[in-house]
Amino acid sequence: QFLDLIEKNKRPMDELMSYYQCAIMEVETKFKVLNQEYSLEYDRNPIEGIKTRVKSYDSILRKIRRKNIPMTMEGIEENIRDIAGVRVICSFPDDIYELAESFLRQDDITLVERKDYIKNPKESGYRSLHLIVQVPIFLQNTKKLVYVEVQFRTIAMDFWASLEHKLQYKKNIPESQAKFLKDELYDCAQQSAALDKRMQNIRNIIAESKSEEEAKQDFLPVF
Ligand code: 0O2
Repeated sequence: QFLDLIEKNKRPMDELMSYYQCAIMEVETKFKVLNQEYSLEYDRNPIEGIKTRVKSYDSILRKIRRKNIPMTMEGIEENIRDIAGVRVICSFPDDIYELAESFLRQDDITLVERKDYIKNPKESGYRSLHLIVQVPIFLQNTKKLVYVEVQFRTIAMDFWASLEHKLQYKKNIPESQAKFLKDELYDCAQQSAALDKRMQNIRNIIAESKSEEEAKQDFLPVF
């Protein structure tokens, strides 16, 4: 049925997918600009890396089935809001919130939904800040609002989620091992969250001592 929909709507479907690609470019550029500004202003880059993807047809189909989404172009466009995905990887948890706020302050970005799995981690131990936003893309004659999901993670959160994601696709793991892996992964998530906290604390101390140094410099006589 889904293949039918793609087959019958080949042109509009290709068009829709290209809008998602354009929206990803818009959002990615916004984060590159913010990173550049931080680099000039504070001499540091809060963003370690940006990953982007358009959801595969397989994954879209799985979501249609799981959530009983109407199998029409409109149904997909309106109900699957993570077809365009941008993942922003930061060094420290505080950078995540600062960047998210700077991004949301931009007047062409509309926040649709915010899920804070850092403050409220998932049962699996998963941590990340998810924002569903709408971003305009400007076409020849029209402006189109496109949904994009932005996921913010630290390097540690991303490392954990990538490994755990692989496990979700392994079907032939014996029951006893599956339980062990689940517990192990949960424990690793707790430990990596603790590590993130300690690294953040170290960075804060370094930043404070740096600004004290700078304050002292201000009082040095200039010859
Ligand atoms: P992919 O391959 O990234 O496209 P839903 O999106 O409907 O499944 P919900 O509540 O709307 O569920 O979205 P949620 O849980 O806020 O975010 C879903 C996405 O977050 C997932 O995308 C993953 O990228 C990530 N995610 C959420 N929970 C976990 C988790 O426990 N472990 C890992 N590794 N990632 C998680 P998709 O759609 O699964 O796949």
